[in-house]
Amino acid sequence: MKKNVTPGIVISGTGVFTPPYTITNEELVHSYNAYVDSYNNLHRNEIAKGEMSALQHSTCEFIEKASGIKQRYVMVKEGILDTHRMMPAISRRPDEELSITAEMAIHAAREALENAGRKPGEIDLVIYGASTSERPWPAVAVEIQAALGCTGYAFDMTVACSTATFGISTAMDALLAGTATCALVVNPEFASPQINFRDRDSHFIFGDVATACILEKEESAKGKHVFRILDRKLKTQFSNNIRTNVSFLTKSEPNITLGRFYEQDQFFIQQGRKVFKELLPLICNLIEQQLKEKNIDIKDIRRMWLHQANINMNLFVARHLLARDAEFKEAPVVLDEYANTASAGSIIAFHKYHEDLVPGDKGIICSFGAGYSIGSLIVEKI
Ligand code: CO8
Repeated sequence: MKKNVTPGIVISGTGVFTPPYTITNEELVHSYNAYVDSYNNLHRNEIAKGEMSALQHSTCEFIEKASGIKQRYVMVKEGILDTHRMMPAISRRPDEELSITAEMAIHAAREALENAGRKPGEIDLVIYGASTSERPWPAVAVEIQAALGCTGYAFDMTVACSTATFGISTAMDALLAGTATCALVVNPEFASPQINFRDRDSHFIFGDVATACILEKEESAKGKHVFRILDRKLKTQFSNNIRTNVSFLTKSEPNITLGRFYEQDQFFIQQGRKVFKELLPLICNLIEQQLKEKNIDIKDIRRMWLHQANINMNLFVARHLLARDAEFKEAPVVLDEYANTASAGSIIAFHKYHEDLVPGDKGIICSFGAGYSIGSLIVEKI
């Protein structure tokens, strides 16, 4: 076998589940600013004495310019815009009922199965990957396996924003090793409960979604739009610049009070500027290196389905690689509609913008984010 050549594993079908509710920037900013006004009014004496700082208003102009986000989808809208709560009101489901992220994943999985021309019983590996799993055990993947009627085995994994690409790579390993014959990789990113809607720097960033991919050997694939994975490159480099401390350990902290669970570090936190500066060179170098190793010219890449965290990052990566600005069809954007959907973003872009490619066309699916982590797949339509 030629060095670095991965034989015949394909993405034979994809699916996206879009949650039922939208929240526009206008709605979000209106609620946040009402919260700020009531906070500043409540603490007006301390603010006047200089003992506390007044909170600043958020603006739609900043959000759209800094991130490219115009709206986001959420599973549960109730509670998020309520200034007394600012958190989705999600009722606990009985253990006998399908878990909420399993439900999201199954919707996406059904579409992916249909596009791949596969039945659930033909899947013998289910990988559930999300930035934060709904619970540690039993693995949600096993619940999805049972609910769909898949065979074989299933497990959960996380690599934050790169979980989907790392999940695809892990499924490839299983297919190549012969421990599975047809794999389902699902990425239900239920981000909204992890957002601090009282935090001006991050209240606008994320949305909910689920994506799914079917992977199998090329010779068995019968989907309409099948993509061979020519290469995968994975990289991680430790950084605290995107972090959450939400953990089963929190409740064992000495002198714990309920308020501790609402502190900023229990939600998503990031040093956005540092992420920008540190991650961009890593991404550009990794993709350039990958193309060089595969002897592929960037001119032969018809499409880049990039991670969807921030429009300015995507424009930068595409401009760096192409040495010019990318047209929309060369690096499609979905984050204006979906916001940052963690690991699902590049797969949503792939799902929505791949059908016009013809056999022989090549593209790159690339995710990047917390860890830091980067996952890059070069694919070719067959
Ligand atoms: N409205 C108005 N003004 C604001 C707002 C707001 N909402 N927020 C901040 N500002 C102000 C700031 O106070 C600051 O004011 P000043 O200059 O006076 O200090 C000014 O605007 C500029 O602030 P920033 O420097 O923070 O703004 P940036 O231009 O850097 O934009 C971004 C902020 C959009 C956050 C940007 O830095 C960014 O997106 N960086 C990339 C980050 C990234 O890609 N991160 C990936 C994270 S996703 C991931 O890894 C998944 C983790 C798992 C997630 C799980 C689900 C929750």
